[in-house]
Amino acid sequence: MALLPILHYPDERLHTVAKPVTNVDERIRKLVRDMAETMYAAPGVGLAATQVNVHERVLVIDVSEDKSGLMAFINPEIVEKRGEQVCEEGCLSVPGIYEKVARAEFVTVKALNVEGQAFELEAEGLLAVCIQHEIDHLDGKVFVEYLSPLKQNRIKGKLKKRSRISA
Ligand code: K1U
Ligand code: ZN
Repeated sequence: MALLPILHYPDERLHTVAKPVTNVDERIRKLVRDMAETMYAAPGVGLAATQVNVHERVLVIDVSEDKSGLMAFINPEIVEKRGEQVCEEGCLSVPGIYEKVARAEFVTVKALNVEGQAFELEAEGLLAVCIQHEIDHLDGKVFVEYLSPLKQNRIKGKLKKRSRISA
């Protein structure tokens, strides 16, 4: 397995729209394993392929306490959304920034698993937030883009300052 480098906002590559996976093969299964290792090491509860500069529609999520709930979603699509919840979100591509975002409270998502079989899942709470956040990544959208332009500029400034200090 391998740890993959994570792109940091405002890297333009985070705005790439990912392409559907046409064949769920060993290459995709290795990508899923490497993404899971990268997510756990970060640590995080989700990771989209976009964040590791792979522009294919693959994401991994594990919102369990003990790393027992790994899920992979290939070509995920939200088929139903209901309600609204406002949650504080973080992002491995926007380190150290946490902001409240309004999302659907319940989502139904369909996707392929690592065997290429279709499945459907109903999600609520953190899992529903995470699914919406990660699918946004595949569509080239970062959660801070839900915030006001003023807040976005402040965050960009903070991250640029931090990257100058650590260089
Ligand atoms: O997409 C990502 O960058 C992953 C992100 C997912 C997410 C978390 C919370 C709300 C929406 C989306 C993260 O995992 S940020 C890190 C984080 O939330 C966390 C880290 C350690 C333990 C528990 C949570
Ligand atoms: Zn993110």
